[in-house]
Amino acid sequence: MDSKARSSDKASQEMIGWMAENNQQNAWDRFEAQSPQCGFGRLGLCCRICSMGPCRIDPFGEGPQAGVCGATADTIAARNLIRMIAGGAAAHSDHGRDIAHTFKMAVESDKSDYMVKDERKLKEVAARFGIEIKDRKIKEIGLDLANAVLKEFGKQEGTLITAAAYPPKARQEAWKNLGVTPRSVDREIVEIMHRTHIGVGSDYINLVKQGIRASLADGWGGSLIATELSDIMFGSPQPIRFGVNLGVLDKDQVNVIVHGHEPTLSDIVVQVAQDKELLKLAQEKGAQGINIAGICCTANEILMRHGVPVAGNFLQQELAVMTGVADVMLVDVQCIMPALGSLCECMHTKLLTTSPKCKIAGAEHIEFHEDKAVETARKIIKIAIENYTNRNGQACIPKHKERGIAGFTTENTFYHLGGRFRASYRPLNDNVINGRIRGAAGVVGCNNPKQIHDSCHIEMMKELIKNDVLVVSTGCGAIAAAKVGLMRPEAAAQYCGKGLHEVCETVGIPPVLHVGSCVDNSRILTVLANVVAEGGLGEDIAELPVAGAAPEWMSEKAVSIGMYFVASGVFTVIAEPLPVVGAPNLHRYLTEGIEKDVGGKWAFEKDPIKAAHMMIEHIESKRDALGINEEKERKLYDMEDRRALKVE
Ligand code: NFS
Repeated sequence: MDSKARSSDKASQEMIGWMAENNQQNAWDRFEAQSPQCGFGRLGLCCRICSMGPCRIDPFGEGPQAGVCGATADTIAARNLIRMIAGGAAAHSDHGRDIAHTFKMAVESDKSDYMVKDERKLKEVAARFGIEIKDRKIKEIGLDLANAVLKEFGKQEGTLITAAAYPPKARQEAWKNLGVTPRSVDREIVEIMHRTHIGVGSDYINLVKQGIRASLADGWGGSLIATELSDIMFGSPQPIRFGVNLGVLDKDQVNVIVHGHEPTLSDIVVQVAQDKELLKLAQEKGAQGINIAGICCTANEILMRHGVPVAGNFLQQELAVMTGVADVMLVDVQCIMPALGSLCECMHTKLLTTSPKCKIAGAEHIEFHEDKAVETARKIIKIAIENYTNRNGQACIPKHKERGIAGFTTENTFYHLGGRFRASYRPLNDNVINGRIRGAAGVVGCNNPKQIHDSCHIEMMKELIKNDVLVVSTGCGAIAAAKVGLMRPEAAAQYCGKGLHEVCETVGIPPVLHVGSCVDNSRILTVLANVVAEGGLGEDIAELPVAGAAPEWMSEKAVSIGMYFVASGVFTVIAEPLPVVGAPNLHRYLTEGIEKDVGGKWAFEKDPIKAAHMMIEHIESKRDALGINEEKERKLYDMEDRRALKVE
């Protein structure tokens, strides 16, 4: 077992070795045990939607070319693909719905543990929903917004309000022409399940169209709602320093690791961990304090708002437990490996599940209800404190940790480029137009044991910033970047091309910007909408010199995200191909034909440097089309000219 072939992250390499020494299995071992994986599945050629099957298509053209019902490779792969989108959109959007319920509870009651923390954002979002603001109380506006937002999930008529209020008009026109304007969040997901049932649609393009529609209901709907309401309720992020990697765990403190996706409980856990009574209790047990650290997107949520340290990304969840100092692993929903159950049983770590949607064998279930948030959080921290004394065996905490800055948002960051007193998107657009920044790329998404952990994210990001492409990141990709220092402002001098370096240095930002969790990919959409609105770079997102990538993706959520970026007009490269490679027409449509319908398209490329250059090439072609690549004569200023310049 070569730990360097598994992860490029030193802390992870150390822990992978430590797991092997202790005969503990991890995701990489299980991945090996699964190899070779099913070729039919990988190509997308296996159908088990009805019980005449399972059927499979022979990719070599010798065996069957249709399932029992007559479904071809294109039909089968398209159905499977859009069912993945349904899964991903459902996960994001159900998260959004839960936040909306908590928000409603907060504005309805005076006793709630939650409140409106960002009144300005509340008013801005309410105005987008057409809610009356003037002279009204915050709670009244909030209640109207909560009700309006909750309707977005299940309404039967009309179209999604957010999909009309946020994207550029030209984008909305493109969706209208194709017939993919999302109507309501749940409806699009349900319709995927209906359309993919045996004997409904078989036309692969028509199937993909519904996938597009549901993904748009995710990105511009459920996810966007999750982000906006989280900002209102937990506070809009501001640039904040943080520590990252397994080295943030502290053997002398009670360590509570929060893992999953929702900020609702973890935000309260962070507050409660500072409670004097609980700190005293921890000291009585011999601990120096209570240390909260996060994994995956729960980490990103509380990092963005409180600077809580990040222990690691998706493939580090087992490694964190293996340190022997995780007193509680507190999980909510999504990206939680069932393997944690048996691993925690071997260690002293208490695995606590909290959502009725997510119970795990081997875990203790402490059900979380929003109306008892503080009470539940206290109970959990007490369990961790009690468990501190049960630590047994050797602690193995890698020393590696990095520092960085996170907390960038649509509202704060890009206005920052204009300086505090001239806040606008103008300087960002101008720097793109003058070519200092060639364009921007979103490099986001998961880890996948099919790639060397973190390495694809990091290599791709370095190549992009070297070529003056500003990178924004979310999810596990952002954590990968932070671990190698790409989120330190000093990284600009070390890794960027001249133009991007100049901009980063002037504004004081790192070249890779952490914009949050995966539902916060909606922030990238709203940044793009604002860039279009600012003017000078075309009328539509599809005209912008931007690209997207998920170089280590694995989840269904990533498929939904990729599809809503493509359908918003963004060229998107992923490493592991979508499971459509065995379906020639569908494959061609997603990587070519779809562009004329939605402005964006997919590409599959495993080599992160090659993929980065595909993105750069795309960005340059968009610059050419905008006419901003023509060499302009540079004016050299002498002292006389400088004096004549007016200071505004
Ligand atoms: Ni996104 Fe965030 Fe990570 Fe992938 Fe999972 S945590 S929601 S799905 S693995 S980036």
